Amino acid sequence: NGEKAYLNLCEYILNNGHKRDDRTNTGTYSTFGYQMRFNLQEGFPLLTTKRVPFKLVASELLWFIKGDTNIRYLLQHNNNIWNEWAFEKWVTSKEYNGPDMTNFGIRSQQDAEFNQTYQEQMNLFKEKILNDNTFAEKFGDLGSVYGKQWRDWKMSNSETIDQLKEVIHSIKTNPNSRRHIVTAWNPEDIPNMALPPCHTMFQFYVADGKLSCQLYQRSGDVFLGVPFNIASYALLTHLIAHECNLDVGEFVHTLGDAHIYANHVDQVRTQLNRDRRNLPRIEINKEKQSIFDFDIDDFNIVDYNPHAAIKAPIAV
Ligand code: DHF
Ligand code: TMP
Repeated sequence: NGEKAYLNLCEYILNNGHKRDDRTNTGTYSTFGYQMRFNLQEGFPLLTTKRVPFKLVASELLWFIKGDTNIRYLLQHNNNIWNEWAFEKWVTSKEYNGPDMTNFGIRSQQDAEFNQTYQEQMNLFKEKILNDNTFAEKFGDLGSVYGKQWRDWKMSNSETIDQLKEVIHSIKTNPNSRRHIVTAWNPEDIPNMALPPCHTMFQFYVADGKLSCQLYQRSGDVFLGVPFNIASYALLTHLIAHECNLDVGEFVHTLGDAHIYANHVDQVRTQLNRDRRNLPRIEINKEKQSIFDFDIDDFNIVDYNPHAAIKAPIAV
């Protein structure tokens, strides 16, 4: 099944990756240009060789679909995956006057005492985002990231484009079109983003009553980010197919810089030593039609029996 394609990518990078420095000073093994295919008819591509937290994938996707760019929604759903990038903006702002948090990502991994101070500051930050509206508006926002570009792309004439709505309309009315594209890569807006988009552009394709999706991801953290990205786009494809009365076809995942961080190599080896299990299935609430109406409880992963989760530090 499709998980094999992911494990092959991991193995390929360990065997052939270039050792490279990177922005976060963690160090990576990396390759450029790689493609995986997932037949969504075979099952839902949530990895079984380690547990991938589907609820976090789903709440992040719903956050994009809502056009939200503020981590408050994620925190309300117990989703902490974007905290570091909002925290970075807070601790480098004039209003922050707590302990020095310079390079908190690297330092929290190397210095136990600092890590404790960092965790304290992070908890205070999360509390304020959840409870203080003014603070949340200012420091919970990641800027014009995915949700903004998908739903509210700013045009030069001050109108906006709802790319997601338009692409769904074009799939319904002109399925053979070769222009079913959504892009998050807005060069003018990149300085206003906490992190330039990693999953930059996706395209849909309809054949034999099935909807396929291809993603171009410019940069992929193969151990932490990529398993989320695969599940997220598989879910998006299911939701749009559901709305358009189509079956699901393939998810084609094309990567630019595909890398394994140096401090993830042991974890990847552990994962490669495990046997794959059957992929789970997804169930979607049939009472809802539009992808803009879905809530977190409207889809469920069933028959998911993965190996245990594997922890790894994230590079900030
Ligand atoms: N930066 C880097 N260096 N790698 C990323 O994958 C990444 N992804 C981002 C933002 N910045 C990034 C957004 N997506 C996790 C997964 C996806 C994600 C961010 C973080 C993550 O840490 N996953 C853990 C579980 C986290 C949890 O349970 O809270 C995992 O083991 O899958
Ligand atoms: P970069 O902007 O220097 O490429 O760093 C972004 C890092 O985050 C890189 O390791 C890729 C990773 N990433 C993913 O793999 N998937 C994602 O969805 C996001 C947001 C980031």
